Amino acid sequence: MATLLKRRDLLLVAALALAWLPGASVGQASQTTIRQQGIAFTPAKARIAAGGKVVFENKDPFAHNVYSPTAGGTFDIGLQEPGAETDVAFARAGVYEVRCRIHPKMRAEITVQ
Ligand SMILES: [Cu+2]
Repeated sequence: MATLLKRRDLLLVAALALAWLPGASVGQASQTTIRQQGIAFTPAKARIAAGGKVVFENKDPFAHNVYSPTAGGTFDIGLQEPGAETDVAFARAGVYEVRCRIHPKMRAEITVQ
């Protein structure tokens, strides 16, 4: 009896693994991280899949902001405190300019495919 249950469990695990694997490759590389460090976005250019997200990490000891003025993809996370991480999702393909309202020199570009 115990052996039968184990076999059933193994079959279930195998079936779940097979069902999960194709989906795993679809969502691949749909997330990346951009740090704000030394009053700069690093990396300054990033690429993700449509529906993916960028995690903005403030590594500086002072506040930043992250926003995009790009038509069709505008967002503004407001004031981001030191050490904070903020996710921004990008639903549509396009090239999005990213800036900081506190430090106008800070620029980044996100390509969503
Ligand atoms: Cu800033």
